[in-house]
Amino acid sequence: MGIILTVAPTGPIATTADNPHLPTQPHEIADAVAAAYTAGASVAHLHFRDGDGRPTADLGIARETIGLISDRCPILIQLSTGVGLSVPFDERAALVELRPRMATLNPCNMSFGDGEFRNPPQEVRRLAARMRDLGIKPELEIYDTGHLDACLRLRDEGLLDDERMQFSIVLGVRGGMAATADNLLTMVRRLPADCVWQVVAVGRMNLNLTAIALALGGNARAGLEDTLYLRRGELSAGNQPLIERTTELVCNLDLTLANVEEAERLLNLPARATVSAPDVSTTREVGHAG
Ligand code: KMH
Ligand code: ZN
Repeated sequence: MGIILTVAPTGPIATTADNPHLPTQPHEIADAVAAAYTAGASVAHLHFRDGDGRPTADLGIARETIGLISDRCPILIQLSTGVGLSVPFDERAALVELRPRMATLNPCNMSFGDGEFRNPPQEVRRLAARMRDLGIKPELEIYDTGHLDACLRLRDEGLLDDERMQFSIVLGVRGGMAATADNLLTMVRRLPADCVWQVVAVGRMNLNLTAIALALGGNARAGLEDTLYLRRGELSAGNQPLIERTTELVCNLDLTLANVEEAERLLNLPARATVSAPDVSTTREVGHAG
């Protein structure tokens, strides 16, 4: 069974002042994703920035970026509905109207560094239902032990498909679980059977926890969203060095990478839905045409 490698080229927080190689504009993000695909990534986890580098849920910017990526490669598109702490929930949720194959679902309100990550229960339920109706596979981002229970409640309410649930165990966000092997193990032990999971290790434990997760049977994610550094004191010169060190890790652990078709199977990605979205002028299917 292959490892699904996700590239996360641009998160919601870091700026080019933090790392000048951070891609922020559509063509820069597309270049980074296409290079990662060539190196073996099968999923692209996407955030967008406006012309000033601020996080945005602008549908035009999203559509342009996804179009540039899809012209270059068939990587599976996973839109972040986390977007950025400053963006209202409704705008974030509207991104699923672009009908990516996957999108993140953040189940709970939480402190996030010095900010606040707003995911009110009723809004999360509405977004989960919309994703279910559109056939968009959620990636469930769990930052704390109770977030897993919140996801399982959504499943029990029928808002999440219980087949091959997909989790990101996020470690290292201030306000969530610390980036320790102990926390990772605790969460892995509690995951439902038959799920697909990866660690999102934010900060300097990124490499170590990614290695531990791979050894435990998880998938992998790499990119500047999660760490700006290749090693202590050395900024990564773009996403590619982080992608390459992960593909080397996979190889050294005697594992193989899943291609896009295998990733689709492993994730049990739903067939495209036929439900019409509310505003057809702003919606069309995006990403891999499989
Ligand atoms: N950077 C992650 C820790 C999402 O993409 O939905 C938080 C995040 C959530 O960006
Ligand atoms: Zn993200």
